[in-house]
Amino acid sequence: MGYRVVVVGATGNVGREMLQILSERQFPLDEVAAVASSRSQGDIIDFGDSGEELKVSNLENFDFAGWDMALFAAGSAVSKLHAPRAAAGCTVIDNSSLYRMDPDVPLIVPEVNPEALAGYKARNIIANPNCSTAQMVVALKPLHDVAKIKRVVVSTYQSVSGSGKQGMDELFNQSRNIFVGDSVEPSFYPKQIAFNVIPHIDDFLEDGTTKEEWKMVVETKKILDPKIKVTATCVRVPVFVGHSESINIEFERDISAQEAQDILREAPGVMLVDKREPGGYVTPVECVGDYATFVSRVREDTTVENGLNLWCVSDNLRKGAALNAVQIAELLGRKHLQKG
Ligand code: 2RA
Repeated sequence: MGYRVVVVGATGNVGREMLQILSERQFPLDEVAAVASSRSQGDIIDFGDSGEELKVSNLENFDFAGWDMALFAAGSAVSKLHAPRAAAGCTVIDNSSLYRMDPDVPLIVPEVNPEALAGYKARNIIANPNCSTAQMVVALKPLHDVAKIKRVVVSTYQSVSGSGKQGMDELFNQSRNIFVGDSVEPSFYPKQIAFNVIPHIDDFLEDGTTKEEWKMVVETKKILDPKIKVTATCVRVPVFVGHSESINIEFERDISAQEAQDILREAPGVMLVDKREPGGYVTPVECVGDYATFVSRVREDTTVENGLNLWCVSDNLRKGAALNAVQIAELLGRKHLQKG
């Protein structure tokens, strides 16, 4: 006996990755439905590498009754319209930012706060964190458990796939146009992204930070520990897939680089790749398609008391979105929706 699972936004970057991962991980499925806007209705898409094909249904008239779970990957506007309706029929796991800070909705990274999942019954909705938050808390959690984190300073280097297809198309077209001497006039991003970096992701807030930076602060506090101080600078870089982060951490007690490496080597969801030599670290192109949150460059920060620096890389479409959502579905099935 398996689960009947709906993927909403099945034709987008994250929705396709959700289907791919559901098929890769042999998720206990009785049935899977691919749902998207009316524009995609009737399209035939692959169910990952399973060899099966799925016919896309129209979200507008899709009936969620009788399904077990609905994985939403279609943005906040669609979740606002359809997640409550879906939650009346089945449990919703929403990748948008809409419900993340709702006190009645658990915000879950299974390696970090699985116990918080029990709170899903209030709204029958579970929130998936922002991609840049997810990989960071996977790396921070094992260190926090041992040496208690006081403060985190993070700079991100976020790939264009975080913006969806339009961001990827802009990087591709601008890069090509530079070589053929055509215009690189930005259209999707405010400035040129090819061979450039843009210190701005999501909307600017009153205090001069961006919403992406705000998400990293408040989501880390909700998932890991509200007492941790977090400050972030989120930057868009000319990489197609894979977010990288430079993370500076201050702890309540001393922790050596060696001790941190030993902890991270054994930590759930973490792959430590850390040799102090050329190439002894992970770069975004190497993380694509992988499940792991990679950690490299672990070293003490002697400019502060109990300081540590590290480098963290992960596939933002996987651990940052689709994989985390599927892992939540697996946990939900194991802990709360036992079948058979
Ligand atoms: C981004 N984290 O990278 C945001 C949304 N995926 O654009």
